[in-house]
Amino acid sequence: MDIDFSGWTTNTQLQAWIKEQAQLCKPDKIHLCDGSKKEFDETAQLMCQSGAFVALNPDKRPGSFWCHSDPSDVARVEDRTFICCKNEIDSGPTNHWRDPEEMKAHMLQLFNGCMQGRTMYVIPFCMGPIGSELSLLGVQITDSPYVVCNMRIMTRMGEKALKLLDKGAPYIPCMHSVGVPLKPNDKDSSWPCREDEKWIVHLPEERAIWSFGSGYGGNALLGKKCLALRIASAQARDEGWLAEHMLIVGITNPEGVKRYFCAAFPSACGKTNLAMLKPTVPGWKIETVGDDIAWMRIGKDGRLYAINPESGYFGVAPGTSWDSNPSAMETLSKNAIYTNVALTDDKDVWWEGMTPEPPAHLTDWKGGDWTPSSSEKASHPNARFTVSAYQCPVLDPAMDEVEGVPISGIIFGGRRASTVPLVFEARDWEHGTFIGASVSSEKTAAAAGKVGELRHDPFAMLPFCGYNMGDYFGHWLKMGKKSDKMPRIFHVNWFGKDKDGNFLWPGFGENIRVLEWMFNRIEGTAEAKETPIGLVPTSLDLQNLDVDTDALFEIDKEAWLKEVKSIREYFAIFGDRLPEGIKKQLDILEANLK
Ligand code: GTP
Ligand code: SPV
Ligand code: MN
Repeated sequence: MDIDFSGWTTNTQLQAWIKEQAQLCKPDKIHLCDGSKKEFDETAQLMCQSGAFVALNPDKRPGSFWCHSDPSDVARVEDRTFICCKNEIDSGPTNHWRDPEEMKAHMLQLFNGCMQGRTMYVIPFCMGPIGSELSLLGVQITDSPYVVCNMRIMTRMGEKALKLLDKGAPYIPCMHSVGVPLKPNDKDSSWPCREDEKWIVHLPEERAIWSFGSGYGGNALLGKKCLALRIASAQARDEGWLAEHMLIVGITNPEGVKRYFCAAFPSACGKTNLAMLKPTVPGWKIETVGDDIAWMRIGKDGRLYAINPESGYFGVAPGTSWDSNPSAMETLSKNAIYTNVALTDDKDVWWEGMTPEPPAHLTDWKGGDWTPSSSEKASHPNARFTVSAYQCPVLDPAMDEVEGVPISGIIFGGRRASTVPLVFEARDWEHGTFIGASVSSEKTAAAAGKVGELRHDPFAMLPFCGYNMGDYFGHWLKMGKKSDKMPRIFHVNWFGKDKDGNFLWPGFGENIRVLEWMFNRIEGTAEAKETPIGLVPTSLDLQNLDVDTDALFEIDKEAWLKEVKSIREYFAIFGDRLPEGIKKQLDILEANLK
């Protein structure tokens, strides 16, 4: 197949790679993406014609589209996600491993002819601000127009990335197919995917990604979890920086002092909400740099600087409302893609938690009729919106800053009904690294599998670390030794419950009270007391809040000793890859509790 690259790229190495992949995948057509608005509109139009997209009511949500996935393709598939490095031990006990050569041979078989009857799209993109030394380029080949539309929102896609590729800048090759070739008279489904064959494959040593069989989110938008976390974390280890599952937020106090924080919570545990929080305490201001991923390196002044590699939000829809997250709601007023939410009769969208009362009739996420008496939810619990960060009313002005923003505090957290108090602070970096390593959280609908089960999710990176997690702990300890200006470290839990199963803490905008305490700890103006697990507030402002303070801050020694036992058992899986500093901190915690 002849491909006309004129006006697209002069990079002959890239041209050769694309030709090779076209020969392998055997598409009917090839589309070299330029990332333009026109291209987005045409691709979305094509999807409307095929029935894959429904254009939403332009009076309610201009430029927006609704779609629903195949019911078997609604979330990341951790069981089908592989880290393929030469030695199995280097992928570690928390990842699935296959030999890279065997896996590549298998992927070549799967990709052989996989795009027959379809268009092969070639997507050049940049993760991170154009011109930043921290940014990385990728080129994704895909047969999914849904991916093309989403990538334009989520990444800096097209011309500017192409300019850098023309100069010979390195890029991460990302191969993706939904895995459903079409014969001449086959009718396509509106969400082609493979129930039997899903493979999300990473080759961290050669920095390449192969994804087959899924069209959904983190499985298919390869710049996000695959590149910006799994491949980038391995690269960050080699090069001495950090690639983390963290939001980045700017916080300004009533005196006008501004500080940036990062926070790592597992999937669907509150990052987007914290990144855009609308403070209930007067005088405080929140601005969003990122809602999911942070890349960080130590700057010349010894401080840790972060960029957001993404340019959009692929956020959890259910629970998002004008009450809980007005900034997200405003961001979503136009130019958004909605996946697996419900469709209203006047072609708007609805999801559980958007309004107290559901509409009288909806089209549910499976495309069927829905009324309030239906026994199933109208939207899938992992229904998502895709929307540009540049529409966020509280977007931080430093979003495109090539140097990134200086980080003063790092927050870990999880979804814990009991044991873990509202907030505590690490004594130092090593203790903070241990706190990150010992995060546990209840599983959410963001990944396929049982929801609600408590599992260890170190640094909220369990599904996203591209190498041995024990070595990753070691990398964090090493980073802390490089500078004496590293951020302070905290842990929060918004999700404690009382005996009736009600949340102990109102959360959302009220979380500013906890941020205020952390901010003031860094300023040196907030008090804390030592406890066995770390420093807890003695001066958190809970005025006008009807909460059970004792329950929020209780440290139940028996429960914590059980926690220690569980952490010790978990850490044992890392064998001699578990760093001394982490073992030491666990022993200290146990001794403190006894
Ligand atoms: P990913 O995009 O999967 O990485 O998720 P995330 O960490 O960005 O989580 P998100 O902010 O989308 O929140 C997930 C769910 O938790 C939503 O349904 C929210 O409404 C809910 N949530 C967020 N913050 C809070 C909080 O402070 N309290 C309570 N109770 N629920 C919250
Ligand atoms: C997550 O699961 O952490 C997400 C959504 O941010 S996805 O991109 O599908 O992984
Ligand atoms: Mn995430």
